[in-house]
Amino acid sequence: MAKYYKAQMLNEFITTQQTAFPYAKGDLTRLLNHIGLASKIVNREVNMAGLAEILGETGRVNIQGEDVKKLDEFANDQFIKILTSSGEVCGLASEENHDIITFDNTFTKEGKYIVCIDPLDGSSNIDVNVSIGTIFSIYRRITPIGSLPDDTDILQPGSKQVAAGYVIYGSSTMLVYTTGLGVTGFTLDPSIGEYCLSHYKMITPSNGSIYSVNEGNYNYFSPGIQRYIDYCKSHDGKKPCSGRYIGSLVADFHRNLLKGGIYMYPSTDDQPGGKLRLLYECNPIAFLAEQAGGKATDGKGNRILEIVPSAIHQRVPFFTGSVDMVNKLEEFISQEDSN
Ligand code: P6P
Repeated sequence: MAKYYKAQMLNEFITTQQTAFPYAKGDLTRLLNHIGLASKIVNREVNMAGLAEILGETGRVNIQGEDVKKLDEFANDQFIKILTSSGEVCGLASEENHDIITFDNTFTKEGKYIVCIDPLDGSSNIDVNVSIGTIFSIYRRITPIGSLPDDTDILQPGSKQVAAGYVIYGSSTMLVYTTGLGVTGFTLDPSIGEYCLSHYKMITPSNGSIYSVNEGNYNYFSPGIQRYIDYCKSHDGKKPCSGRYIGSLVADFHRNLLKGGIYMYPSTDDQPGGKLRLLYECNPIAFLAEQAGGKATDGKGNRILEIVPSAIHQRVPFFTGSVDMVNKLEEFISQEDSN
């Protein structure tokens, strides 16, 4: 029996939630609605990518050393333009830009919030029509309103996030976010161009039978992680887990959030700090995971949300999902450390 919720659009829901924040004067509400608007514009291009001459590479390489796709660039431009026009955002950290993005004008310098964003995550999947996503994280600025923001505003631990979420451009387009009052999902109804409430108070199962990891790197993982992957395959003689890996963090995380599972991106020899970026991939996903009853660590017992960033594009090993699965993984890792 499908669950039906009182029909509610994203902006109504955000406004309703805002009443829980006595200090809030609608700024965060407006900011979240601007994120929703930008995602609808990106969604339109993602859905037409094959037709709109927007597939393929730009010929440029970004700060990460990755080929910049035309859709990456389009998404980055849209989010920067719409978020800075909101008047709520004084600075952004984007996967596509080397430095913090600020605008030396009064309008944006009055903004109260900082946004860290991966405008189009999983972009290597764009040209093969596989789900991709946008990941965002929102902080209150530390520097005084009216001044130019700087790295102190950006390099805050994930525990300081006031909101975080993702948009998944998949078989349907969904916006999933939290402000610390649980995780809620909205599905875009293209016939009216509105995000409609579809997943109220999302809770992830405490255990699961799905593990998501790029097993092509198995030989480069530490023995404890290799043992855990072997355990998932044997599962003590019980039905083994299913390996599911899409190559888009948002898509893998979203499936595991709903069904239970663990996503792993361990460090490897050529990426000793891991691959995923702390500010605009791991922190927002970790906030959502914990708000849904899950867990997110660096595999060494450190809660992702407590890591104090030292650089905008800092990478960390990342393990997140059902709490029992993440705990089991950490057992295998600590056994390895004690050997
Ligand atoms: P690999 C996409 O580039 C991304 O950041 C995540 O969305 C995804 O889970 C991971 O990297 C895929 O990386 O090395 O397995 O292709």
